[in-house]
Amino acid sequence: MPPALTVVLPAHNESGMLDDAVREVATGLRERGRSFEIVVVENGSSDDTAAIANRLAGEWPEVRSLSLPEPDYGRALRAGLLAAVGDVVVNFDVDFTDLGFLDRAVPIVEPPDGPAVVVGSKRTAGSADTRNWQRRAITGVFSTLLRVGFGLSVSDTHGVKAMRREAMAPLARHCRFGQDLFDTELILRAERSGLRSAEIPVEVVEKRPARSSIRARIPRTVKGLVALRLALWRERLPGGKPAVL
Ligand SMILES: Nc1nc2c(ncn2[C@@H]2O[C@H](COP(=O)(O)OP(=O)(O)O)[C@@H](O)[C@H]2O)c(=O)[nH]1
Ligand SMILES: [Mg+2]
Repeated sequence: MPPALTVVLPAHNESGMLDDAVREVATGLRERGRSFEIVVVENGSSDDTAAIANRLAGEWPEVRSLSLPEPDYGRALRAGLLAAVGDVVVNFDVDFTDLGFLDRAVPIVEPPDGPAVVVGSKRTAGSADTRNWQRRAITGVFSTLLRVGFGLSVSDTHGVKAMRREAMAPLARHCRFGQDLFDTELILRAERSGLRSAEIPVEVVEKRPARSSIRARIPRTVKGLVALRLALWRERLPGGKPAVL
């Protein structure tokens, strides 16, 4: 029997934390008596993350590891979703795993007539975001742009999520944006194709300060959002076809 649940863990230069993250998730899911797999998707690490992921895959029968050449969070998440065998796929960050979120979100996406994706929102009522004010401000601006510019119904896209694989994996094949935009594009495509999305609040407590540079991320994300907006409009034109990688 294939496992009912897949947890995807994108991992880049995580030699310090990957072991604990996998252990925490695997132990917690074993305690719950769930059939599950954990897919660690490493790409472009300059430390020994790939070797650690391979070792973990040897130690834990539930763990698989994938490695891709270029560092790209979005591509890693996409590869994990496409490789997953569980009916439900949950993604965590190595420094932010939340089994409480999983417990609440999985029953929401499991029924075939329910939402196909549930995001753990840092911005909805009941959430608590302990990140610094610059990160929170950027998340706020990004969320507003998505709502106003794209008509997105959920208040957050980037972070923990649970998805019904059979509905979401085919859409992931059409996604062309990587890095931080993959999950945003995926949820936009889900809503555009008539699937429902939902959100539940999360308490964001990262186990280390953010590593990605805001300075590098803002121009990249703004450029990406403009390109995504244009790409989605173009697909609506007569004869416009969704991008296929
Ligand atoms: N595979 C892969 N994972 C990544 C990449 N960049 C970040 N991650 C993972 O994405 C998650 C969040 O990354 P983190 O560095 O904590 O992002 P920050 O909190 O925004 O600084 C962690 O699990 C990282 O290992 C990447 O280029 N490739
Ligand atoms: Mg982090």
